[in-house]
Amino acid sequence: MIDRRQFLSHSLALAGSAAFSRYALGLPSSFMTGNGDPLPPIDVSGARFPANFLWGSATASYQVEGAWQEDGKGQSIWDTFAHTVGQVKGSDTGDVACDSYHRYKEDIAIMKQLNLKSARFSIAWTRIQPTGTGPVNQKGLDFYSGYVDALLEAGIRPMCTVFHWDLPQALEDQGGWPNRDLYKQFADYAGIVSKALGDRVNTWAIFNEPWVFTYLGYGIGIHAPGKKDPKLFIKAAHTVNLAQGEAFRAMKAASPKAKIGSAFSMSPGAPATDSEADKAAAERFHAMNNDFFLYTAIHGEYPKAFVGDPPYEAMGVQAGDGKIMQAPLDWIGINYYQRTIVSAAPYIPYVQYNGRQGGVGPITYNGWEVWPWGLYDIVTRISKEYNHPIIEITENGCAYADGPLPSDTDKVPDTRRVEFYRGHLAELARAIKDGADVRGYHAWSLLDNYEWAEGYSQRFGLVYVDFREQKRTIKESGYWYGRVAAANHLNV
Ligand code: GBH
Repeated sequence: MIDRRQFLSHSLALAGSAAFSRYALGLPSSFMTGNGDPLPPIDVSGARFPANFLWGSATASYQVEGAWQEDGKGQSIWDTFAHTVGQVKGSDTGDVACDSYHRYKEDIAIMKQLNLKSARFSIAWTRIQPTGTGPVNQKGLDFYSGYVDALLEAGIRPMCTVFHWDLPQALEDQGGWPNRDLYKQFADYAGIVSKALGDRVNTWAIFNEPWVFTYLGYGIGIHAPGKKDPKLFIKAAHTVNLAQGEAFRAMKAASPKAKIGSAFSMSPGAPATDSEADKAAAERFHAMNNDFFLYTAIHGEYPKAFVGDPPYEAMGVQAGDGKIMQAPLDWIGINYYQRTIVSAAPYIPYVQYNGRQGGVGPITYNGWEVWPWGLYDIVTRISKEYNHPIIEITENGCAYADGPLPSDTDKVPDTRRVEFYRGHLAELARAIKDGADVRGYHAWSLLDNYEWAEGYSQRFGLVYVDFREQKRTIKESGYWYGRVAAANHLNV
């Protein structure tokens, strides 16, 4: 049996001390770009978390609920995309997913069993307003109301994401996020849900990963609605910025005590070489990938994501938009999966950089590099740049294919996921020690679920899901995480 406390030291080479001394000098670990330097060790023994730290897990409506046509739900762009041949691996759809629409009580009982204190979930806009505007579908609101009640009864804080990518198809038919009108329609919807649930839900994320759904959905087309046009991407991004500010105000009006943030996909970017061009590209990457929807909210203007001025005209920016985008977010959500190596790439429209993943750490089942130090790097950078804001880790996790042992089907020995979490949590504790005000952490994900264009091929859960029988089996990582949550430290 491996001593799992020695995170990574078995799987990563630890020869020599060059990188360690670099590390000791305090240089960001993401500057190690795979030139053969050994990796720094991870030490969990001293990792401390604040009292009342919120240990949680995250899910999203389309990825777990299923029931795609039930109780008056309208069609979303993900329903359409998944039903279009050739868009998703294996033609998998979220029609049934984890069937959590019907089985959420079982899911919540598992969260409780694992001592979790925070559940991040999202609302499907199409359950509330089937075509995106107009009268409310009461059955949809009732579903989320019941979900919230069940969480509270289990002693779990509901953290509600207003939008996790499943735009009503009817609004896409009017142009989707590149259509500026959407910002007001979105704010209406955000106001409706915060009014209906605001008596019980205090913590809200407006958007999940605005960069991802605008870029992957409109820029490169690998997510719904599958459009491939850089101009649509920057237009969509601007509408989302307006929508974030407008929704913030609508939600505060509907529920004054609401604590409102957004969950941003973030990745520390390291220049591929120390050329001036690559260093400038890495800064543009930070401004675009990490800051494009956060800096705007806080400062009411765009960060330096472009060579020269932002392409205001192509983005559809109008006089007064700075004020609309601006919103003093109460907290910042960080979703972290990987670091990025960035080089200058003048041929890439607008941003003129190219990002690739690092090639040093072990890779997960979907090929992503495991790089716990990147979590420290991005959390401490955001903490400094925004003057010690309240931060929550809204997602962090990994895909591994481990399933039940044939000889003992109650056991799912996913040791690599335990090591992944142990390393990232140790690095998060180090960021907290160095001054970051991190209040909670959400493992992505509670359940194996519908991994977007990857369908069911990628399992991110602490809990294994047999999608045929809809049977849940807690993985070794789930039990381990449950012990961490109870103990509030990593020596479990
Ligand atoms: C998150 O997305 C989602 O919020 C969640 O729904 C999802 O299931 C989970 O993570 C796991 O994937 O420039 O094209 O190379 C993570 C999205 C995926 C962010 C890929 C950026 C590189 C984008 N990430 N990544 S690309």
